[in-house]
Formats: sequence, structure tokens, C-alpha cells
Amino acid sequence: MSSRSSGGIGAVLSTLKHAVKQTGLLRATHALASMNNKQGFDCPGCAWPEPDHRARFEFCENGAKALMSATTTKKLDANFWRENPIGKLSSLSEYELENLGRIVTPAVRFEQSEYFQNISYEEACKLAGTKFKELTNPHEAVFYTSGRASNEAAFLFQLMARALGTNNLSDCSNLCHESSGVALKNTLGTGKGTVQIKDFLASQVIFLIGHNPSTNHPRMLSTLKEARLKGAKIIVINPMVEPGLLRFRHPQDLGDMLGGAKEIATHYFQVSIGGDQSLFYALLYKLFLDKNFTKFIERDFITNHTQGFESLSQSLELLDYNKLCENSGLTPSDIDTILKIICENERVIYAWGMGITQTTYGVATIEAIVNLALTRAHVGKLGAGLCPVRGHSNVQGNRTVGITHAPNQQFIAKLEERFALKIPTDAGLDVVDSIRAMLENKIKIFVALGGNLLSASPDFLKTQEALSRCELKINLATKLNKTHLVKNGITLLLPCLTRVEKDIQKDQEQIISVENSMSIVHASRGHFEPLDKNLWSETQIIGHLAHHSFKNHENINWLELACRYELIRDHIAFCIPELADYNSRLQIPGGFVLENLAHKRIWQTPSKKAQFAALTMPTPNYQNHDLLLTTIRSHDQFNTAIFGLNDRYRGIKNQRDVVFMNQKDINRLKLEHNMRVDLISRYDSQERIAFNFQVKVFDIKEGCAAAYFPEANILVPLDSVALRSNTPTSKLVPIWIRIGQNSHKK
Ligand SMILES: Nc1nc2c(c(=O)[nH]1)N[C@H]1C(S)=C(S)[C@@H](COP(=O)(O)OP(=O)(O)OC[C@H]3O[C@@H](n4cnc5c(=O)[nH]c(N)nc54)[C@H](O)[C@@H]3O)O[C@H]1N2
Ligand SMILES: Nc1nc2c(c(=O)[nH]1)N[C@H]1C(S)=C(S)[C@@H](COP(=O)(O)OP(=O)(O)OC[C@H]3O[C@@H](n4cnc5c(=O)[nH]c(N)nc54)[C@H](O)[C@@H]3O)O[C@H]1N2
Ligand SMILES: [Mo]
Repeated sequence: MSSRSSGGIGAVLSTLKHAVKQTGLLRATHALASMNNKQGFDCPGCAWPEPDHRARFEFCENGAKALMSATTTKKLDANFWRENPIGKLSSLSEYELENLGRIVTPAVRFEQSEYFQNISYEEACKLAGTKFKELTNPHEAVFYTSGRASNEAAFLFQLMARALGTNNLSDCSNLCHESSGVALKNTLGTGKGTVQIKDFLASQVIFLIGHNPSTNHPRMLSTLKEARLKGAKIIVINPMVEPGLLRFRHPQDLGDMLGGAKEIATHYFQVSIGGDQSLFYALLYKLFLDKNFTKFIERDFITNHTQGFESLSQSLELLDYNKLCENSGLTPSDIDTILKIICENERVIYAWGMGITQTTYGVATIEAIVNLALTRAHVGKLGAGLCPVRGHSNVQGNRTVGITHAPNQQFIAKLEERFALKIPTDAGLDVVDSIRAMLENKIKIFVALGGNLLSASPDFLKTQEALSRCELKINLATKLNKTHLVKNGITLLLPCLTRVEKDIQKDQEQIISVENSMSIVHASRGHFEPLDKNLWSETQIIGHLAHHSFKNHENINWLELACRYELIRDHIAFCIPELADYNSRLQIPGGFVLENLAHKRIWQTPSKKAQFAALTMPTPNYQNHDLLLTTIRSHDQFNTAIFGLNDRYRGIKNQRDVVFMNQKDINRLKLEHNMRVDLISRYDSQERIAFNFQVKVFDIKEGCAAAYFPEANILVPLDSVALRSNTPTSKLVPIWIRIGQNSHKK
């Protein structure tokens, strides 16, 4: 059995290997059985939902790795800080830092000191409080959230920022699906996807555009397999031929394990990196202007439900079809094949990921996808719709409860009413703008509710410099990472419980709540004893931080909220109408769905109609380069947390310093497989160099290359962002190749 088909025995062995290494088999089995069970805790991995009928064990290989990382029994011991100066820790890779184990004691590192030292939570919060009270301007603080925090912790965190008087709530979404939110809001009046799992199972066609579920959403493969068995076509649009999308074995289905692997993709189209915009424009061009296809335009739906059809139509006439085909990397016949499938089927789902959102024209590309779906009435009925496939397990929930730099005014008004606050209405800083502000010495305090801003952001060296200019950095974290090790200023490390652990506050067991990629909100309950009895929860830490940070907090009892999460949920219910009656609705086993009105063809746009977006001819903003580079995830990582050094489906073992290239480009650039090269990106007259990567032949579109995130982040310029969403263009970096000094070392 090939280990390059996804799932299967390879997945089982890999799960076991990680389980034994991190926690031991017994603890691992208990953990796996409690995860995604209706009484258990939510998987700390990706945001793909659980099916209605859950297996005894409802998890995937990569969810299991994320879980083993959280349930690990490895921890930094009491002497760790004394024995490890920051210089030594900074030389470790993210893989080595992740494998040190959990942080279990709060620590502080003072300016100029080489060492962290222990501090109590209470003292740490007091120290932070003093610094918050010294701020002359609330906008000198930035509050960053990674999408793993619970809804309760996230709500309290944004309340703290807004009580201080700022909307500087940057989050990992700024680096991730921001382009989807902007495009969907403009067109459909909602920032979220419109489909549920039942739609996948009822669909005739599923597009997978620019994402790799075999690694990043493995549970999605079971849904895809089921849809496929019911006859759905699965169409992949991706410059890399991802082996895991070609063949799949269900790791919990013995028949699959012993029998042949099932094919996932029925059609595979290798677009050029960044070529998706041209592809979807070309599809629209033909649909609107080629009389073989115009009969498939759904005129009644368009009249009843949409606005902007005429101006879209006029804008299409100005496009250059041949140039679009050329830019997309596909042939006119490929484009006809795709369009025929779209036209001959009524129930089509368009799913996409980072291959679209992290490109210069990500927003325009998603608008084009929506245009296509609207023209064919592929929105708002069973089996059809739009599906941005989210990242972190609770990134969507964090947004719902107010983690955003650009809040809507109704929410702000509710917060002001509930807590007698005066909150600015202007948008705050997102990730890229907060890094810019740090570089301009405008930010004094950086607070992170999880995550790893340094390694997740573009331009590693610039971001490192930016963080080093903050006077105080406060990190709520579980594992040590490079963000924590930036020098200068004071750094506080405040370790917290993970969601797999029991959270007992004043003798009361607390539950938390989360929302997945399909807007299902549900409770999550920790099962394990905390790794250390002195660990605080995220909510507890935020409550205490806020308590010490405000001169006057008579309207908010922070310490009470810190330990009674149901009171936070009452506030959430008041401030967010769709979560009304929150505490009692969370009792529903399996949770409840936040209905997406677009799925019922109710459009929450200003015109109350779905809005077509007009287009202009794409002009690629890069000219000379050797290759276009995309930065991707391996099979053994969860974002910047690196669990192992293999990338099983792509055939990489025990290394991450690789650059995937097409054989033809290897020949053109006079390179060889396994040769060592430097990757150079030039932007704004600056050179950024990633040294000593090893060339690997791969079935990737000619002219394109791929390297792993976060190692390649050094090449992504901070100022190269997606238009209108400000998301770094991590999937579209023009690069030059230089043969390295160790070019022939294998
Ligand atoms: N195991 C695991 N699961 C995860 C994560 C993880 O790191 N590990 N991360 C989580 C998070 S936060 C997120 S956002 C999601 C990310 O999930 P994905 O969106 O799948 O993320 P990437 O690995 O960055 O995906 C890159 C895919 O897009 C393709 N691609 C690159 N450039 C282009 C392009 O220009 N056009 C097209 N069409 N395709 C392109 C690549 O070849 C690759 O297959 O996964 C989540 N789940
Ligand atoms: N070049 C490039 N850059 C990218 C991407 C890319 O594809 N290419 N992808 C982008 C995307 S999609 C995303 S979402 C971002 C991810 O950016 P982040 O969300 O900032 O990064 P993570 O790696 O998920 O964060 C890992 C850290 O979170 C902490 N942590 C883990 N669990 C918990 C918890 O339960 N509570 C708390 N408080 N802390 C916890 C640990 O300390 C761990 O080290 O990266 C982005 N950066
Ligand atoms: Mo993400």
C-alpha cells in the first residue's frame, strides 16, 4: 500500500508514532476517543466540522497530531529558564521549540537580560497593568489573536482592548481568509461560507481551488469520498499535483484500508501560481459572450436576486480572452471543459483556500468565483454554494464574537450600551499595519492571545525588528516559539490551559464554546487533568490582566468574568443577536447552526440583492523573475508548530529546506535535482535571501516553485499584500535562483 495515497495505513502508523512520542498510548487513546465526541472537546486542529453521525473515534491523522501536541506530557521544568539563555533558545528551530513541550510556569524577561525568570501570574498581571496605565494613547497597544482561543476568551480579550479604547485587534485571519471575508461581504452580504456538509453530499460538482485538504483538512476527504461515491465530480485547480488529492484510503474504514485507494479528484487542472484570477475571468468571459454558453445564464435568478449584471457584462467585453488563457496557464480547451461542467450541472460547490486568498488579486478572484456562481444560480439551494475552507479550529468563532480590527457599528453600539463604554468607530490596525506601526515606534505594548506572530508574518527580519521595538510583549501561550524570543523590551510569557484540559474555576467546572467552518456553534469540555495544577486558563489570565490595567472599571467586574464563563456568555448573547440565549442553546448536543441567510437567498447587502462585481483586465505586478514561488504547509506541521520533518505525500523525508520545481525549469535554469540553491526575492530595491535550499523535482506547473512556510517567510515582502484585504501575498513571490556554495552536497 503506497504511503503516498492519503489516509490508509500510513496515516494510522503516523498517528501512532506521534501518540507514543508525545503522550503514551493509553493517554492518547483516551484523548482520541474524547475528541469531537458530543460530550467531549473540539479538535484543536482545523475548522472542518464533524459529521452528524460520528464514529466512535472521530478524528484524522493531522487532528491527532495537533491533539498529541496539546496532550503532550513533556513540559519545561523548573530549572529550564535558568539553564537556557535567550541566545541559546533563539538558535533553535520552530521544530525544536515545539518539541521542548509545554510551558507551565509564567516567566518574565527584563530588558537587556539574557534570561527569563519565574514570576507569578498575579505579579505578571500587575506589571502589565502598570504599563497599560502609563499609556498616553490606547492605540499604542496591539491585541493579536490566533484562531484557537475559545469564544469566551476571545470576547473578553476584545472587551479589554475596546475598554482601553482601541480597535487594534489584529488576528491570524488577516494572514489567512481576510480576502474571502471582504469578497463575500461585498457580493453576498455575509463574510462566511454558505454550505453545510449535507450540501456536499447533495452536490454534483465540487471545486477545490487552491487548497490541499489531504493535509490541511483530512476529515474533508471523507466527505469528498462520500460525495464522489454518489457521483459528484471533483475538480481540482492547483499548480501542484498533490498526491494526497489523487488517491485516498479512509483510515477508519477497514474495507478501504485493505482494498484499493479511492480516487478523489476526477479532474485536475494545473493553473499557474496567481493564474486563478485570469482563469475565472476567462470562464465568465465565455459564459457571457460565447453563444454556445449564454443559454446557461440563469436570467430569472439574476432578475429576482441580483444587481450589477449589466456592468459586469460590459466590463467583460473589455477583457482580452487570449491573454487571460495565457495568464491562467490553462489551454482554451481546458477552459471549455471546466465551463461545460459548470453549465451542465445545477448543484455546484466552490471551495477554496490559501492558494487564492494570499495572492495580490485574491479578493477579485473570489468575487469572480461568486459572479460565476450567481450567473448559474449556484447559490442558495441544496447542494450548491460557496465554501471558504477555514484554518484554525475557532478562527470563525473568534470573528463572530468581535475579534476584528474593523468591527460593525451595531456591535460597537451594543458594547457601549452594555458596558457604558465609549469605543472608537474607526478601524484599528490589522497584522501588516500593526507591524508597520511597530517599525515606526508607534506601538508600546503587544499582547498575543496565542499564535506566533513572528513566524506567521511576512518578512521575518522586518517583523523581528518591529517586535523588538515594543516596550512590553505579553504572550498567552502553550508552547515556546520564536515570537517569545524577540529581544529588547520586557517579555511576559503566560502559559495557559489547552481546551483538552479540565478548566475548574472556584470549584466549578467551566465549559467553553467554539464555531467551525460551517457556522456550527457548540460547547467543548476538557477531559484531562491539567498538565500542571497551577496553570491558569486564557480567560482567567485576560480577566486578571484587565483588572490590573484600568484605573476605573466599575462597569465591568473583570475578576468575576475571569472565573464565570456563563456570565461572559450572557454578555455575548446581549451584544451579538445571532447568539441570543447563548447559554441555553449551548446545551443542545452537537450545538446549533448560525444560519447563513445567503443560503436562503436573503441578501444582507445595502441593496438587499446579491451584488455582481465588475472586473478589469488583470495586470500581473511582476515582470522579470526566474520563478513564481508559493509557500505551503507540509504534512507534519500545524502552521508554525512543526511536529515532524516529513511530508509524506510529497515524498519528502526528514528535511524542510526544499524547493519544489518542474523538471523543465530545472533544465532551463541549469540546475539539478538535489542541488543546493539560494532563493532571492527582490522588492522595493531590497534583496531578501533564503539560503541553501535543496532543489526537488516535482509535478508543479512550469514557471512555478514551492517552499515551506514558515522557513520561506523571509522572502515575502511586508508591503506585498492582497489588494483590499491587506493579506500578505504568501502564495505569490517572484524569485530568482542562485546556485549555492554547497550546490552539489546531497
Ligand atoms: N495539518 C494541518 N492542518 C491545517 C493547517 C496546518 O498547518 N496543518 N493550517 C490550518 C490553517 S490556519 C489554514 S488557513 C488551512 C490552510 O489550508 P490550505 O489552504 O490547504 O493551505 P496551504 O498548505 O497553504 O495550501 C496551499 C495549496 O494551495 C496551492 N496553491 C499555491 N499557490 C496557488 C495558486 O496560485 N493557485 C492555486 N489554485 N493554488 C495554489 C498549493 O499547491 C497547495 O496545494 O489549513 C488549516 N489546517
Ligand atoms: N508564508 C506563509 N505565511 C503564512 C501562511 C502561509 O501559508 N504562508 N499562512 C498564514 C495563516 S493561514 C495563518 S492562520 C497564520 C497562523 O498564524 P498563528 O495563528 O499566529 O500561528 P500558529 O502557528 O497557529 O500559532 C502557534 C502557537 O500558538 C500557541 N498555542 C497553541 N495552542 C494554543 C492555545 O490553546 N492557547 C494559546 N493561548 N496559545 C496556543 C503556541 O504557543 C504555538 O507556538 O500564519 C500565516 N502565515
Ligand atoms: Mo489560516
